Amino acid sequence: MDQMNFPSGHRSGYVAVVGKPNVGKSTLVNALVGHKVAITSPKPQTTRRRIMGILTRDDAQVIFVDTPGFHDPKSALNQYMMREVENALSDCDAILFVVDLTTAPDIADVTVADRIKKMNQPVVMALNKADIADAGRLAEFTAMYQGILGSQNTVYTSGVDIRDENMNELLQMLIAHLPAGPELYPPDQYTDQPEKVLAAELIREQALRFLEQEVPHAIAVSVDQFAARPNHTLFIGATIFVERDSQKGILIGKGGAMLKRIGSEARREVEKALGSKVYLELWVKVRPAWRRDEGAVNELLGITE
Ligand SMILES: Nc1nc2c(ncn2[C@@H]2O[C@H](COP(=O)(O)OP(=O)(O)OP(=O)(O)O)[C@@H](O)[C@H]2O)c(=O)[nH]1
Ligand SMILES: [Mg+2]
Repeated sequence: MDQMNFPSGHRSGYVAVVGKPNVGKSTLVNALVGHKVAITSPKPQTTRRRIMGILTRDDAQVIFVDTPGFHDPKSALNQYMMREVENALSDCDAILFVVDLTTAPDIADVTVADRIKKMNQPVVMALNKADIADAGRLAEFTAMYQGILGSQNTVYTSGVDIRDENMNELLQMLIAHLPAGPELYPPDQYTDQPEKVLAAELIREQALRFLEQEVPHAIAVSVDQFAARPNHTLFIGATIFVERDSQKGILIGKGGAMLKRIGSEARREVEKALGSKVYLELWVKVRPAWRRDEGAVNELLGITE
């Protein structure tokens, strides 16, 4: 579509998706876009940087910007994550504020609400995980969340129920807030992440899935080799960084069992996402206290393409 010439009524713009950790932001973005653009997990602080999920329809192009969960940053990694949230907020046309309807709002939700109100941008709130919310407390919790939002611009959502009819209502509400304009990305592009980065994230997702306590949070993944081989096979060589020798031991597991498990599950996911056969080689390295070192955080998380 030409930049100057677009169908009348067509809208486009950026929607920053924000909320406290683990409320279901990434799951919701994946559902809205119809592609897995962001990894998800039951562990908080899964998302570490801004991730675009682009939805192209006839009447609009909505660019969702998934963000890390809003929290008080202590380490260099956490500061990086919060900068990503701030960047997404400062560069958007509307805000999708996601909350977890299975519990009452807490101070963390209030902190997000206060931050958002300073932006003077249109806000829609997703009352998420509605599929597992307690029906007996629905009205009470809804009123509480509308109270901290200061409006009734709310929709019940479920990121895990793909037939959820409220998704359309949510989209309509968001699109109504976007400016008139042409498509900003090619219609077949659904994320801004290079395939290499997507692969690294899918490996990290399996590490989050199988590892416990602090270990998954101490992990960073970098894809060092990414090359097409004959017979439609993709060779991917990746390094998983941890902070301590003890974590390296846990990650590798008895006789290499844990690393093998993470590797074979990740390979399956990468094959599904990239649509080709994958040969995956994983290496483990210790990078002491990388999360507290700004240079290391930038190196391991900054997209260097
Ligand atoms: N039942 C149910 N579970 C959900 C829903 N949305 C997300 N979940 C689950 O909640 C957990 C967290 O989901 P994420 O999408 O990773 O949450 P997030 O807000 O992106 O988390 P951070 O990136 O850590 O801030 C995962 O286990 C999801 O499967 C929902 O609507 N219903
Ligand atoms: Mg997330």
